[in-house]
Amino acid sequence: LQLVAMTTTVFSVSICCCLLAAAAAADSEAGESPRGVPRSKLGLYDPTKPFNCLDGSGTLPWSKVNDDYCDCRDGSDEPGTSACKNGRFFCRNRGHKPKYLLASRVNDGVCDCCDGTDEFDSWTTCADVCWEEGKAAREEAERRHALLVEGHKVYNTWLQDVEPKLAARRKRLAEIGAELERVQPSKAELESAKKAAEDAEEAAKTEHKKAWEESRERQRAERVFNELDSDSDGRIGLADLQIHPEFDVNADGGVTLDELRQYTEGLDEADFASFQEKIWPNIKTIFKSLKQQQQPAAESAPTAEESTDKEMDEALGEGAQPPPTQPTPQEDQAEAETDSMPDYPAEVQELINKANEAREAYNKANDEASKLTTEKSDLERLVERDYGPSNAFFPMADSGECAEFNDNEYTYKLCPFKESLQIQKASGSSTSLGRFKDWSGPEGDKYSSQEYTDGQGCWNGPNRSTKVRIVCGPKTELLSASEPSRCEYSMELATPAACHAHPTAETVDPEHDELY
Ligand code: MAN
Repeated sequence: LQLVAMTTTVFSVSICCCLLAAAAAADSEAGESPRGVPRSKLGLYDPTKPFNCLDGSGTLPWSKVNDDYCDCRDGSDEPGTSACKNGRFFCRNRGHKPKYLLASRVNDGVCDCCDGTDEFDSWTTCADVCWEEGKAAREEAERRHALLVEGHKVYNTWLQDVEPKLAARRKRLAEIGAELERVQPSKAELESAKKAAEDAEEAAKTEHKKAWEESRERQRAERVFNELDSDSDGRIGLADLQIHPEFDVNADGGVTLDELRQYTEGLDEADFASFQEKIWPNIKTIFKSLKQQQQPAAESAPTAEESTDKEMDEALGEGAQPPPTQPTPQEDQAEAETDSMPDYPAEVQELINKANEAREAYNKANDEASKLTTEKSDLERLVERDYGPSNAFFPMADSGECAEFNDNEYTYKLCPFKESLQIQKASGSSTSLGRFKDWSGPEGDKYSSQEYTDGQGCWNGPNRSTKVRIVCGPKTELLSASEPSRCEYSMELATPAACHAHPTAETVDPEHDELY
């Protein structure tokens, strides 16, 4: 009665009213229920029948139950007295947490139960203080219950969205398939158009370069020809060459005609055309080094070798020929000009432009195709995954939202169905604590946890991994994150998706937890 009065005056939260009303009803149904027996065992204590010891050790007339004499080996006939050493007394402690006591604590003068029921025949009077003492627990239970109720509401709204959203994703997947079918062939066409344009571009550029190199080569040959043609008669004879010691193949100090003919391919004389064809290829490297050697020598006195050359020239009767001169400033300029390739002519530039356009068009189609392919594989993974009963966890994956939890040093970030991260606050550097592997709850409760594996390697340890416990809550929220063993992380994620159970009085009924 006292409790019922409190129920009506103090309790405004309907759940608590329900609880107490239910408890009161249970009491009246049970009638004279034996003292010290929890509600869950009332069925075993029926005053209209003989009592069977709970361990099967005997059967007694009902009058022997709670008669302060221990009959059953397990003490079950004396749940409400101190008669059995191994007996246990249950106090319901309505308004707080129920409790089992050792039977010896019954009527020992100490109030062990907050409802005072353990001192029913004692010199001590115990008041029922469960209501006051249970306030914090009750408030916590109310808070938890409210969260479950709210979570279940959100769960229901989420559920309404699941199938339409899944259908929308599947539709998009089909659209992507169609878009890819359109883009892929056009990409192939653009690729061959690009190849054709690039081939034409390459050929034109190569031709341009080749023409430039040929003309440069001809200019070089011309310069050397003029240099060697000391009498400028448009022909080069062996005597023109003989004055150059560089043609002294066997390095015996003299240039013989035989030596020269090795360079001239047997010719004794050559105009520019045959010089370019036959002689130039043989001497071009020699001539270059000749020029380089002559540059420092030009300002100094003739060397012994040069004197010998002079004497030999005179001996040959060709008269003293001036050594090859250094290039004139005009020649330098000509060399410099021919050293950088001239701009492409308009028709080549046109082909380059066309190839650029073809490249651009192909790259655009290629980008589009690869974006679609990525979107396709992401969506395939999204729609094919296991989202539990009613696909309740689908919205959590579909939203792509991540949840964070801060401790002193790190921000932990969980992107459900994707990855788990640890971000160092000081540096902002991020470490992978694993990628979504699978659901990992125990049998029958598979969707109560997830596993994220293959995160960043841990020095001298395993790759980082995370176990995420999933609990019901009105919003997606990371409630905790810790590292119970090195590089193995543990998180608790609240989400409406886990609020499938309709919250009942049971959810917060303190009597539910009778083992306490
Ligand atoms: C970093 C963090 C820690 C981890 C160590 C292991 O400091 O990722 O969580 O324990 O590396 O070396």
